Amino acid sequence: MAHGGTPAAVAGHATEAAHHHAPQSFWRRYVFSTDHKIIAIQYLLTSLIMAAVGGFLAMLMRVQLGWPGKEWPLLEAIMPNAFKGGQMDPDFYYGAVTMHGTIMVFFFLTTALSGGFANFLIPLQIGARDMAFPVLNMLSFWAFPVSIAFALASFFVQGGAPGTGWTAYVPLSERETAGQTLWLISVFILMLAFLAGGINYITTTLNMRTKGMSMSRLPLTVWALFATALIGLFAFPALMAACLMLIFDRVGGTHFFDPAGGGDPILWQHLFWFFGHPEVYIVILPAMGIVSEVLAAHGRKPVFGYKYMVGSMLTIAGLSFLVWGHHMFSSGMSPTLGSIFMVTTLAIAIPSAIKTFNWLATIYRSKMRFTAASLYAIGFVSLFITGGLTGIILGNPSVDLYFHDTYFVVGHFHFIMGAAALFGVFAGIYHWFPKMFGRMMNERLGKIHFWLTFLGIYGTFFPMHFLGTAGMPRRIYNWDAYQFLGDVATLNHVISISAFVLGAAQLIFAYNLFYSMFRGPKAERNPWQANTLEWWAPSPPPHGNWDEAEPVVYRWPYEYSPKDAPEGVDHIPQWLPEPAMAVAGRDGQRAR
Ligand code: HEM
Ligand SMILES: [Cu+2]
Repeated sequence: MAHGGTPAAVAGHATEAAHHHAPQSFWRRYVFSTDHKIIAIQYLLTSLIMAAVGGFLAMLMRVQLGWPGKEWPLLEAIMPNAFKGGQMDPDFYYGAVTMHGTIMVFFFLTTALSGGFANFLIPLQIGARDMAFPVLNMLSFWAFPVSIAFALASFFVQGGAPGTGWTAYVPLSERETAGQTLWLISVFILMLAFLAGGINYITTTLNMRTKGMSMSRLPLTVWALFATALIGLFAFPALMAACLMLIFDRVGGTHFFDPAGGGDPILWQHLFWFFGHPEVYIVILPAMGIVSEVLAAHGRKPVFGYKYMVGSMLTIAGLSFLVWGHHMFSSGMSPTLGSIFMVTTLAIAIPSAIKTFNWLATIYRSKMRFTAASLYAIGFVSLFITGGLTGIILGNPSVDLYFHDTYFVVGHFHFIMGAAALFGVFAGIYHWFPKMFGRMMNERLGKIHFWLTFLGIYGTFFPMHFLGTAGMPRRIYNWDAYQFLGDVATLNHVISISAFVLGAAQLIFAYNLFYSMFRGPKAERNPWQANTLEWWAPSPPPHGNWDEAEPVVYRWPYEYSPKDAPEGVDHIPQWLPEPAMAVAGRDGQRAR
């Protein structure tokens, strides 16, 4: 197919040819690359390193919460400032709370999914050669380490990291030391980067789909990432405005949020949660897309209710802007407004339940291959149900007045946002690793990693609901100082020990990831016999993605165990024309 292709295909070949003749320097190729796949891997690896930092902070928090008041001479030797006199310093504890939340929500989950997987999957799965704006794409990645640097720098300034939590509520955040300003700058830069990324994802999905790839044939991963980018377009600016206003308050003499100067502290909560609730869906929607894809491919069964899956994602995207008040039931809002937010909150449970039903129906009577990827996808469904049910409890304002700011809420959002999204990331890594790096991960280690993580999650976060019911507040350094809590020591021991198991299990993953990257067995093009376009490209795909013309799409992506197919054909990839089907054979490899 030398010269018969579309202009884009020919142009793609031209750049590829230039490639071969003038090899790019290491810097252009791996550091300041405009290749969406390299950017994806940069995002993914950076976010995983941040997850390790955030996880380490969580372990330190559990050291304190498991045994408050105890002295840790060894930890003092390693971190003398954090463990002054052997006991954890309370200011350090609250700094760790803030940075753990910030790192996990922004620097890990949002970036791994909307930076890593969005970059890797959108062009490949729609049959494009790259993003619409590759240079903007590179810039949006490089803003990420800058943002990280600002946030981490706060540990080293006078007063240390801010102790206001990832929500940075005023008036405390007005009074906090300089670290708070660094935090605000960091978040602002990151939001700007995500906006640039989102514009790329939306434009690419709308304009760069290959021949035959209608919107109704898009894999659910692409639909999810597309809906996520749309949410970001409206959510991120609210937080950017809030950050700027708070920076002005802190260093510019304004009083937007400061009642002393006529400002309104509740305004911060509105701006934050107008961003904040959509943000939780920004994290969970891409994970939902990944899970749908993995369940179908490893279950050898079409996704149940494709149109309902797309519809409910778009409904969730829209409704996510109407529920932010459920974070503010106790802020003194009128009962009427509280009831309105209750109705919208319970309404958003409906599309979530539809999706859950569809996943269960996809699993039901499937020919599930129990791989690390599919275990994580099934685990996601479990975590999503557990966390979703407690969300419905919290959505009732009268109940929430008791539970608000207790460990019940911490349990709720760690199940549904923390752990479920984490499982989406793991399912995605185990599933797409062969395409990303051209090698296979070790399945056995993957399964051990899954079971330890799954049990570790339930052991860590399930008991938190009982702590919340007992009245234990969140963001508390020394629960042992409060008699009304009764005996919560045992639960806190259990939680801390489970958390350490959970943390240790991640070392298995880190080993598997880095070992397999260099030493894993070589992967073929389509090791899972999947249908989406990325599996038609070489593993890993070259710059420009397709070794010849762009693929042409003939059908939807979920033709697994097709009914009228010839004997022995258990799946029909999107790129296979009808007549080639018969010769495709059992593993449906490219018929050429
Ligand atoms: C689908 C993904 C969901 C995610 C990622 C998520 C995430 C979160 C997060 C992060 C918080 C805590 C915010 C904070 O106080 O710092 C939270 C609180 C809350 N969630 Fe969810 N949630 C989800 C689903 C739901 C559902 C389905 C409902 C209700 C049907 C719900 C109802 C609530 C309520 C009412 C609160 C406020 C609790 C309080 O602060 O007192 N959530 N959620
Ligand atoms: Cu919310």
